[in-house]
Amino acid sequence: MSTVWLQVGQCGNQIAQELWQNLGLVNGTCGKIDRNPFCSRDGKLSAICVDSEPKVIKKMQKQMKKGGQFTPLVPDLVQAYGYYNKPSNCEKSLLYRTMERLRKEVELRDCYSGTVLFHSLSGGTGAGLGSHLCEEIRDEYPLGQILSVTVAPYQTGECPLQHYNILLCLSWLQSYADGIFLFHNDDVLKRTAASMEKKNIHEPRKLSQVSLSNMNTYIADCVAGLLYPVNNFRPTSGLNMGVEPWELLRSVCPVPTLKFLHVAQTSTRGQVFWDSMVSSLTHFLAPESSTGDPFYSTSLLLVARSNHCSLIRPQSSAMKRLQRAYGCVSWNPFPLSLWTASYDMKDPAGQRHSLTVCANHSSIIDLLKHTLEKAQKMYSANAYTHWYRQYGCEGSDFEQAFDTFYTVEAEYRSAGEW
Ligand SMILES: Nc1nc2c(ncn2[C@@H]2O[C@H](COP(=O)(O)OP(=O)(O)OP(=O)(O)O)[C@@H](O)[C@H]2O)c(=O)[nH]1
Ligand SMILES: [Mg+2]
Repeated sequence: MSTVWLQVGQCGNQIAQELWQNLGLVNGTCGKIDRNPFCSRDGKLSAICVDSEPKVIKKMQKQMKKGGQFTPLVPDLVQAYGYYNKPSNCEKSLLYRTMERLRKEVELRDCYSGTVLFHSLSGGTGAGLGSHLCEEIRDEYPLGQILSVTVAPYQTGECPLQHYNILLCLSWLQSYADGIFLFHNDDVLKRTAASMEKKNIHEPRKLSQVSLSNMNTYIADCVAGLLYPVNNFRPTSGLNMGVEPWELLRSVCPVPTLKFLHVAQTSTRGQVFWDSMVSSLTHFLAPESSTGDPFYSTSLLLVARSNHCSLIRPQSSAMKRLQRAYGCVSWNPFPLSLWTASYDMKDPAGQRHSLTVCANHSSIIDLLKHTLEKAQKMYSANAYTHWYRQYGCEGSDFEQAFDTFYTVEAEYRSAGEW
């Protein structure tokens, strides 16, 4: 209700579509729910879908009953699209049309608080247009916040341009977004396989058996786990304003320049043991960087959704173990925030229990280092830069992005040493 949901490029659209499906909003309307944080006042899902090619959006529309209620935006001509594909003020440009659509959505809000942007870090549209949109939205609505839900590619073997795209996109997000949920496809793959295996212990899953759709379900579950309404912000009137994304940023981004957020979820059915759920949540968490420096978190948010959520206590040994595993820094006297909800949105009947964690975690340093190494090597050999130059991306843009990376890396390193 106070948020605009913006999905850009194939990855952004597929993940958001999975989220709407999880929340039972797939036909684009919000049913009988009077005030749903994901819908406008007219009862329609308030998502804007943008892509440079119609394929993904057409498929999504097909899945939705009656052709869907949200307005897709695709260009009249299929074209490669990135940050530098101007003209930006031409009425036909995707950027212009998206901003116009966003303006209409903002005007429909009771009180606009911000935009949640779904996109990938390495696709031309998701990374390029996504970054440009982030900058424009910040410019147009400086008081609104921006939360990016973004997916980093597998570390190896996808596309030679991915290092440049990550470099440019992340540096733009660092400048214009307030918080960044960063999902790594490698990490998501491992966690998805583990959760599928847990559900069916007699049939262990190989990583190769995990589909993109399974991975998107996991990502969408994580996003819903954090952003779906919780008891903590339910006003006595019962009407939900959907403040969760913005309260989350207040909790986990206490230092405005540190905005990279690691998100993970675990869930179970039937009887719930919080201790063992905390163990599976932290199971894949790397304790240290590739150079042996211990990772740490400046702050941590845990959302418990269960009909037994009242049993989980911030001072319990499970919570202390969670804080230790995430390496909470000593300079933050209250590093852990705990939110609860009396049921899990995927199962209002109460059989499902979930724990979702969002940590402002220094593991981003590894991605920054890896990307810097690869991109620097390519850049000094002048490799592939013509792809960017032909669209007006100058050497100074790359240099500024390198600088931003060095600064973020240094800030994350020093925050652990305060
Ligand atoms: N987890 C996940 N990753 C995806 C999905 N689709 C694409 N990706 C990843 O996103 C990156 C490619 O981005 P896309 O979203 O396909 O590209 P795009 O934004 O449509 O941009 P174009 O290059 O213009 O097509 C690769 O790293 C893929 O691994 C998806 O549905 N789920
Ligand atoms: Mg695409």
